[in-house]
Amino acid sequence: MKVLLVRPEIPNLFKYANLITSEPLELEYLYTEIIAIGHTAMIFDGVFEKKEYSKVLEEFGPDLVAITGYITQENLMKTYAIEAKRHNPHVLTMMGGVHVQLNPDRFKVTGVDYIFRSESMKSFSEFMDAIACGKTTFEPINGLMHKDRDDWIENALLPSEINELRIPDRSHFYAHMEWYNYLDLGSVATIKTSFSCPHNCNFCYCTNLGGGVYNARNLDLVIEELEGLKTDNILIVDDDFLADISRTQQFVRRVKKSGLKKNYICYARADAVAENLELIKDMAEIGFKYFIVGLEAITDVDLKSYDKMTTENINRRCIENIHAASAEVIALMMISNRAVRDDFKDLYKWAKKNKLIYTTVSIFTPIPGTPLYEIHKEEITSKKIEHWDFLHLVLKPKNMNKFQFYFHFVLLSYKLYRLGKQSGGFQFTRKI
Ligand code: B12
Ligand code: SF4
Repeated sequence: MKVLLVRPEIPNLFKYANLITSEPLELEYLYTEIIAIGHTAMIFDGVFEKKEYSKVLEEFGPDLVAITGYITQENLMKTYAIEAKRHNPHVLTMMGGVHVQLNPDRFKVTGVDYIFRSESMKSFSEFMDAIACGKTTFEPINGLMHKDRDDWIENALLPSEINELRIPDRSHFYAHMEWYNYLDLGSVATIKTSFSCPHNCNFCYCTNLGGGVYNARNLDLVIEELEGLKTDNILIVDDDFLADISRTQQFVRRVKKSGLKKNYICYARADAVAENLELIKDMAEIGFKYFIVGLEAITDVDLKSYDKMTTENINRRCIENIHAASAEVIALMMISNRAVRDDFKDLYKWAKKNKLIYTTVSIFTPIPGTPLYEIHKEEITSKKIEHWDFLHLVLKPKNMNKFQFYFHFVLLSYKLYRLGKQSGGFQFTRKI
């Protein structure tokens, strides 16, 4: 069987940012699995691909088109499926990935044959074996949804075992290393060493993935993968790489022992960073350059409203510890649709006082698939799925009109960028 693996282009402002772009690791996992079981696969990364999709369909002639994507790419994902069918009505189409996993019903549309809700590549292999033999029943396949005439059959969804993932074949990454970069670090490879997160911040989508169960990969496999990577920079995309402190300490020891020399970027929680200065220093010593931290807010009241279980004081100590380790914080902040003018100003002042260089601000967005979405769904004003990028209001601002809100938001984002630049950050943007 021939499988075309598709990631659609970016449909919004992120397309122009070019500050951070990751390899399509999810497609590389699929590619690895398909090749291992004796089929043929090809990756089409719409974010960078120059060749027309229709041309690729014509030349490659897939039997199955498997499509990934995030919320903002929902319409594009469906368009890619429809175009594949238009090209060849016998081609099978499958939707998967993080947005599909918690919102499968949105994909029960014309042009889609299968919806894959799990992260398990073993289950994907079982699916491949089944369609290769022409089977039309798929009972044991974890989380699969498939059409039976006009009905959709939904298999039960069980949490996946992360240790079953094979070490990904990076041929695609090595062929296009210049496409994938992280701020000033240049070419960066992505690795994933856990599913989900043990915490429960109420706005968070990620914690609900992987069946909502935190599942960390065996460090032997992580080190083996790192040793095989022919690149200097590694983006660890675990939702919280400090979720299990003793595991992170072990990771540091293992990296030191193996003599690996790389630069790392990881996501971490503020409280874990604030409480573990020595670990942060050790991490910086083995190459951790950036810690991406969801600080979210600058007052205890706001942090409490997100069930963040942190405080302004914790956030401050987190920043101090990262700076003390000579690493940099990438602060992820959130601005509520209840914000008043002073909230924008205060956030800027706080970032300045805490010597932040890289501060990004998202607009509070209750993502479909989270409990928060259920609470706010009647108030949603957004009509376009492409606007669910954390840069658009999807709820009405409570204390000013839309125009004023966007004015303050853009002004704040610009001021934070300028602050970062004045403090020595964003040097690479001159090249862009
Ligand atoms: C790194 C990252 C980024 C990077 C790079 C993204 C990129 N692809 O270039 C940056 C910072 C640029 C980014 C930007 C955005 N991101 Co982002 N990002 C992530 C993060 C932290 C890791 C993603 C990753 O690399 N995973 C590694 C792969 C291997 O894991 P995976 O996708 O889960 O894949 C597994 C399975 O899902 C499955 N699978 C995946 N696809 C498919 C397809 C098929 C057919 C099958 C069978 C299986 C399958 O197989 C894999 C192996 O198990 C996630 C958090 C998370 N927990 O996912 C957020 C996340 C994916 N991002 C999110 C969002 C919303 C965005 C933005 C739209 C907005 C924003 N402000 O962040 C932009 C859009 C960019 C774009 N491409 O359009 C949301 C998505 C929510 C949703 N419902 O879609 C997440 C979950 C975070 C969140 N805020 O909740 N992101
Ligand atoms: S710590 Fe981060 S990943 Fe975990 S639930 Fe909170 S926001 Fe989500």
